[in-house]
Amino acid sequence: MSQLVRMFLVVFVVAIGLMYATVYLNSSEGYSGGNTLTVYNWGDYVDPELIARFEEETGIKVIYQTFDSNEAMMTKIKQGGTTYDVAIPSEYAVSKMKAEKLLKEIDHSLLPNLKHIDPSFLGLSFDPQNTHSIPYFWGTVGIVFNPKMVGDLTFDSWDDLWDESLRNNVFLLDGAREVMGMGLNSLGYSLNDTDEAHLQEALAKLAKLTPNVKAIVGDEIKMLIANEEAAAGLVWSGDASEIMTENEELDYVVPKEGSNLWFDNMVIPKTARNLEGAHKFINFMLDPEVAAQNAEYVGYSTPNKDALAFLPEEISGDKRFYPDKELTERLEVYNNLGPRMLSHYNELFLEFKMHRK
Ligand code: SPD
Repeated sequence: MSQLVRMFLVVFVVAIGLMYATVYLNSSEGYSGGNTLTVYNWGDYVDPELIARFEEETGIKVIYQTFDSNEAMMTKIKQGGTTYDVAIPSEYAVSKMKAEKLLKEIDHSLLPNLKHIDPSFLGLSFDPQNTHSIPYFWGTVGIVFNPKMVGDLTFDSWDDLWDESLRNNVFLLDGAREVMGMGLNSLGYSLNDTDEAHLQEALAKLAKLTPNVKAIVGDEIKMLIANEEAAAGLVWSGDASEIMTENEELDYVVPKEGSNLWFDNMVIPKTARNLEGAHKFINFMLDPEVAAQNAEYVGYSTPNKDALAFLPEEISGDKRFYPDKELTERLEVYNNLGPRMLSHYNELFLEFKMHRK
């Protein structure tokens, strides 16, 4: 064999090897198809026992991956190289992903359990016919606090978080829209405001909160507040509910100026390979007993009306987590502000974070 032929063979074998390695590496970002299903969800947002039960009942192996913000999840799906079959974006992210053609249509005929969803959670403006999204959990953004650590503060106003007695005693969840929204709401503006002067005013107000902010954190906020590492925190309602089962001294309130009402949803990204499995998974999560078990485990509020009967009254009757009309009327849902404004919110949030350093 001539040296040239030998060299050609080596190059050929290396190229084939690289091709296989690429396929293999991509598969670690969620290989679906065949008998596997890749689910991409927020951290701490499902009862693992339910995943095991789904696998057992269907024979489908679930590859489960997590994200910590809508923005991170959207970037990952948009950049490709992933094969997620089911993901769980919030409402404004559904609207954005739909507009960017990142979602597949959902076949309602494969979801007999859809009838269990309370109709008030269907047909919402971000997906009016629910062609691309099915409700998963919902909730509010508010303040969890430890009454024995905050003196007379009741947090009926966002401004209480700025009280100087709370120096280095507040945790914030790591979310651009939540933190910017709080700044805007505290000034009486909408959390969907796009007026640059209002946004700068909100940023300046947030800068004044800096001395009180101990840290801006992800899911660990639950453990930190339950362990009394700070007196108060800006959190999603479901996290507050979970924290409060760990530490019964704590309370949760949505300030009077208003806050965010959010909806997280199951969707099928355009990258999906196991469509049948994705529909089976969504339908499984819609089963009332499954939805109740999931809600009890993660602490978030279920939109499944028939699941409520399986929840203890102290959960389903708790107005802090299943708020009545009077409270929800004070709340706003995030709009899809468009890619430029959404990245502007992210930049402002980053500026706030830098200000702390
Ligand atoms: N640890 C699970 C957190 C899920 C919260 N989703 C809320 C999104 C609100 N935009």
